[in-house]
Amino acid sequence: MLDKTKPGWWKRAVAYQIYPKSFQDTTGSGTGDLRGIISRLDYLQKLGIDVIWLSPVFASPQVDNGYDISDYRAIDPAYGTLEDMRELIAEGKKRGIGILLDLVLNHSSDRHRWFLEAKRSKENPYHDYYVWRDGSPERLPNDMRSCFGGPAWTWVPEIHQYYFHQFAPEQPDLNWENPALRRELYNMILWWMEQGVEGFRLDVIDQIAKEPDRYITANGPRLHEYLRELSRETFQKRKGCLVTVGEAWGADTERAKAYSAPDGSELSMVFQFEHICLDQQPGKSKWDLMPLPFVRLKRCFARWQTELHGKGWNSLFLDNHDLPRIVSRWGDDGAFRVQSAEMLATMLHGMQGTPYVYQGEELGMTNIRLPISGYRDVETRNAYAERIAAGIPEADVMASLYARSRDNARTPMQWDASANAGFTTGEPWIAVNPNYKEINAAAQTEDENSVFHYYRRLIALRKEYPVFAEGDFTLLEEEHPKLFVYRREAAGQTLLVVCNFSGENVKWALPSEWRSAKALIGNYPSGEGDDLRPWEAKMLLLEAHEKRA
Ligand code: TEU
Repeated sequence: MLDKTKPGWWKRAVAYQIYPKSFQDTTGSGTGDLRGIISRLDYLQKLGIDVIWLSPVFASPQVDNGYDISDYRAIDPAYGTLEDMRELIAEGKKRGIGILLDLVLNHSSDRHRWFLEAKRSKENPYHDYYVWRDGSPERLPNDMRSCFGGPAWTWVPEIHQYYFHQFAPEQPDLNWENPALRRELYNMILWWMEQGVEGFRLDVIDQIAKEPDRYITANGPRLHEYLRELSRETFQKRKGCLVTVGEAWGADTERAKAYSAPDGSELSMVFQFEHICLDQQPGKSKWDLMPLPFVRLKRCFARWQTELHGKGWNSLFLDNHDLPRIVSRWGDDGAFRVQSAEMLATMLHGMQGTPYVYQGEELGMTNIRLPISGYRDVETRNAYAERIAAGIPEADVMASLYARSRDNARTPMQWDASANAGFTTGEPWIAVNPNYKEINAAAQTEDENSVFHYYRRLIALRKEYPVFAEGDFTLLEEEHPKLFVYRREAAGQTLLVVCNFSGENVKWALPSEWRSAKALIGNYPSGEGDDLRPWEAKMLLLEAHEKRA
């Protein structure tokens, strides 16, 4: 168990993301709940994780599954009560598992009390908590678009003004230029800190300093000023022990160093997406598919590893609730599902940073194909309508949803082979993936050769060998079209990670100095020759003799 009172303890931690709506239902409502999470803490303890990032469970009309908060201090009744949350925090603590809440500070729900007041009149004290511009029903302030489609402005006839929203119209943007609003947010954060949470994930934090008149959404001029104030007024009271994770789609390595500066002036770590956007056409949307440029992917990881070493801290992830399942995206979710899921995990968990496992990733859960009526996600549904209207053939539109819809990651957690995968006794809010009889937690926890146990062993390695958290990074075989090979080094330990990122056998000779190394983990039984089998991955360790003594 990590000592969470030691500043920077989170550098050795592994996090697990829960999407509460799809994790475990205990009431038969078809929606997961907090008591369901409590009932699965033993499973998570077995996996070996240290913190849970809990996607939003606050009161919400659920237009964007909780990323539209109507009361930051209340639990949505669908998920339970504040009492349940306190119990979750306490039960987690007993098992060495801290809770990170997901704070959406860029926008609120349009049903938040502040917004209901704000739209009553221009003189209302809450009016300036949001971003308003004059106009007329025919003339929008400008042509900015929302991330979920449609204009970024919505007209309120009663007060003859538009409000700004980077996401759905039900998610009005908060105005960070207003000090009173900032103070309200800080007080709310301090209150949650008193409830014993271990930290926060900060939703689209790079977008809080927007300046719509200048078309600025991410990385506004005042962004880092706001972050430093936020940190000083709240997080720093826990002196480096609180985990704060900033979601920043627009971060490059320079900015990441500011977000995660070792002096703790902003956040603990950045959660950025450069690697995950590489198989997206530049300047186009995520629905325009393209193959993964593998050599660029390696260079991208290598650059983040070397640039942030000693100067910042990154999150390591391949999956989350906004992304399709990685085994379907970059691996092979057919014949080599197990091997490719384990290879991807090996590649990621050998690096420096804090690894995040997204629910079901540790089972090798896959994408799903639904009829259009089966999709629940606001982004997916809007994209479908817009692309059909743009004249794209239906089959192509559906193919891009199968590959990229956020609902791929939001199908219920597959617990066992019983009805609805053991997720609910009722009607699940979204379809269960039909492959649950083959892919489920009950089967995998029983089987030492499962993806689950592979993740468990990887997570344990990070705790055992300091080189995982501390080592530097050298990319080897940079131009190789199929192999991802790297070396890490620290404190007398040298780690070699070798991954075959393909479904073919690859000829490759292990350098001679590694022949006597200790095999830490691998996804095939150790073979005779050096050649790598389809999606094979392994980690080897050399320790300096003086360290052994
Ligand atoms: O995501 C930020 C974000 O930019 C995504 O909406 C992204 O554009 C999209 O998923 C790409 O397909 C965060 C949350 O993680 C997401 O679930 C929310 O919908 C969004 O913010 C709004 O709060």
